[in-house]
Amino acid sequence: MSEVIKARSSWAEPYKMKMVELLKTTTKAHRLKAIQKAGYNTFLLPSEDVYIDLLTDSGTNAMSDRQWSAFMLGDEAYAGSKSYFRLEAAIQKFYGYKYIIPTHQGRGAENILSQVMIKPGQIIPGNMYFTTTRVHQELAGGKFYDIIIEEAHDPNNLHPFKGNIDIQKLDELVKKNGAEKIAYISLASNVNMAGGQPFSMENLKQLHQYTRKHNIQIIHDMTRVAENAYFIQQREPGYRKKSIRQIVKEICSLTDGATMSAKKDALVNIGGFMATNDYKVYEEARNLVVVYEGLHTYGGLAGRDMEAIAVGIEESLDDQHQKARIGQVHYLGNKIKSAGIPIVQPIGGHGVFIDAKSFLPHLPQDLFPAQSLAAELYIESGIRTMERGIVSAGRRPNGENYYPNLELVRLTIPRRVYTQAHMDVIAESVSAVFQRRSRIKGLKMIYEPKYLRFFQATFEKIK
Ligand code: P61
Repeated sequence: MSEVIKARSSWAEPYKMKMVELLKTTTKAHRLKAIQKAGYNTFLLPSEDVYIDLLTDSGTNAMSDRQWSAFMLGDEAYAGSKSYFRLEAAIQKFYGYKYIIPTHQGRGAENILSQVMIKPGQIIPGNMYFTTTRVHQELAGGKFYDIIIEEAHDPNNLHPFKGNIDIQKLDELVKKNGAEKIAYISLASNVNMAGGQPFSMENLKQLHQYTRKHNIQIIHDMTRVAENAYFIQQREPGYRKKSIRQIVKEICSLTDGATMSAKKDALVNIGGFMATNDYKVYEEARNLVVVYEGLHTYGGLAGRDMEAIAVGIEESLDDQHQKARIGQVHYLGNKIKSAGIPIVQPIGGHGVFIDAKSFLPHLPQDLFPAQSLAAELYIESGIRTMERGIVSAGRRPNGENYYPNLELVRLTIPRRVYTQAHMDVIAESVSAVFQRRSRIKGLKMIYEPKYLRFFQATFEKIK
């Protein structure tokens, strides 16, 4: 790090722009029609009707000139592509896992890993559910158990590591069911559904020790591992002088395998992989991937995608990149918070999560407060956000709705895409909806798909 950067307290993006994509604004009348046509589900809006797109940070990142030039080096051979070996080398070097299998995106890896590692009737304890992860665990005959610390379920709790696992809860599960009944521990870095909250290295070390005693593997959902490492660097004693690159390697070394959606941390538009240190798991997964994704040296990706991921992984581990990325999210979060608007605290890594239960205290969860708020934010200014509450949580295998404590609207920030001025516009729009919040009436679900209902469910307004 240069001396100049060290001495400054403000941060700036460690890049400049070489190409831009023009944004489109629309009228309120147009947006009212568009959201009604989309059944009040922001996933069903055409992106052409969106001004600032905060639906997700998944696949929406801006690639660097180095990534674009790596595209041209893509080796599109069906078997044994040079680009596969480049990706394998990057994963081994920066993350340290032994065996890797590319997949078209994160859920492709989750499918294969779940089929290989879960026997019907087994339990998968984890630090809060993720939608696609849990559905694959259930389809493989497993049952997910949430063992995240209680603080994670409270949007106002200021615990610095709300992604931590409650080892006591894990021990109770193991004592009750026996270690053989546990398929593996599903450990996500920077827990998405909790608001982008990290686990601490100390907690991971304890978990590692516990699982070695009981012969249980830790499978790491490393989709946002570099963002988790940034928080460890900033908050955990003993890590201030370590680089994100070193911290990420240490995290991975304490786990046995991983699934990853490269569409987030790794700064690409498509891609993922699974990794393992266990040859037996690898051998089975390598066999299964040819059924679902493609040959084990491309797994549903083009050679150029694998090249771009290899470069993106390295760029994601740059300290200045993370400082600016998370700095931008915190700039927005602090601005919204200082307007008196309830958000999940501490502010997380990949977005600002509005607490819809407190924003709309007059709406019971059955009237979908977060879904309603996401629709209103779109109507207000064309900003697209995502519901992360009762609609996302879905139903238990017995058909009952989950009623998650957290009923949130996620303002997700794509990496290297928007400017600080966009953050100001977003904060202003959220404040405008906050002023008229008492007039928001809620929604009724009129169509509910069987799997991952939030993607395609439709609603109508309560009159
Ligand atoms: C997202 F509304 N996340 O946050 P894939 N693990 C983790 C993820 O965040 C993740 C995947 C696995 C998305 C996209 C998305 O309910 C939803 O590459 C921690 O998307 O297959 C994806 O990786 C799956 C949005 C996924 C959703 C599921 O926006």
